[in-house]
Amino acid sequence: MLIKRRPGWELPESQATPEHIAMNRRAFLGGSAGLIAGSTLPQIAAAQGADPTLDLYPAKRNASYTLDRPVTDEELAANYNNFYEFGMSKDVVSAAKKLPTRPWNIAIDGMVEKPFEIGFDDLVRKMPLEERLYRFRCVESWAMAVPWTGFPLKALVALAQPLSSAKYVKFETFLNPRVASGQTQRWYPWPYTEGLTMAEANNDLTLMVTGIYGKPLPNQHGAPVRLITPWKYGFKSVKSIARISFVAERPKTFWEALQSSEYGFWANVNPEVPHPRWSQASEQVLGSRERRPTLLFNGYGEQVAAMYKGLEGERLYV
Ligand SMILES: Nc1nc2c(c(=O)[nH]1)N[C@H]1C(S)=C(S)[C@@H](COP(=O)(O)O)O[C@H]1N2
Ligand SMILES: [Mo]
Repeated sequence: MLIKRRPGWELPESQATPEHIAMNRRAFLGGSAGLIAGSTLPQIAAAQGADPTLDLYPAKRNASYTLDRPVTDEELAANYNNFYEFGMSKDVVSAAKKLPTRPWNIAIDGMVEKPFEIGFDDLVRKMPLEERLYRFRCVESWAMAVPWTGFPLKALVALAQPLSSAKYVKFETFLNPRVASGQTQRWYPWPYTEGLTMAEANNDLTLMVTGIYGKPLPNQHGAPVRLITPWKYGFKSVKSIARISFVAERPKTFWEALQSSEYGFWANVNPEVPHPRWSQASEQVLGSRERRPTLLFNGYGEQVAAMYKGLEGERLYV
């Protein structure tokens, strides 16, 4: 495990996000902000080259999601990423900066009342943003704990108006090999694709994430919008989503297409089902020497286990 930064994991949760206080819209625009009508703030921000959604952060934290461990140090989480579009190393920050995230359109199509495209900045202002503290578990057996900002995917499902014939939601990342050098590697099944059942998509835990540590997502975390399903291995949490399709058939996902003996559709966290090449019994807490026992469904069984009743014959934990 390569961890380059001096860790700051001793910080208690309450102190882990000091920028919540420093980074409010008034601080950003200076003292005159109070004189400017609220609706013009995003345009001003865009003209200045700043993130046009900055005024939405920090969002109010939803206190019902609590952690059993300290929040991971922000710098550590921001410099230890998986984003294969920008290379196979954990160090993708500078490569990912090349991705233009504005304008950013998301296509909503497949089995819906009426397919449409929506600009990310329009979408995010229609959705109920909140902050949640979630555990996060990569299939590689490292784990972190993160304050994500986002909105429940079910709010977007409602906006999309899927037909009753839709059984799955399929997500695709952008396809742009000119900026994403990883996408010139033709043996990967680009674009990165993931999928959920309709029940999973409508589960309360399933978040469309637009921010982290009280700020808009930096590119390496999947700007401008990515999925987070905290009871599943991290590879389900597809980044930089450009298309969401409602479909009847189970989508073939990126990792499944690449190596179906090691990665499946469900990818629920389970300490008792090893990856073919390593144990999943415990996890390395990022930024610490601590290993913790892995929790079934990453500790979220109460909210999600019922969705898998009757499916025990499938490879639910790979
Ligand atoms: N488009 C895309 N999404 C992706 C990946 C990727 O390579 N490309 N990697 C996945 C994996 S394996 C993990 S562990 C998480 C990492 O998210 P983070 O870098 O924000 O911690 O993103 C997931 N989403
Ligand atoms: Mo991962």
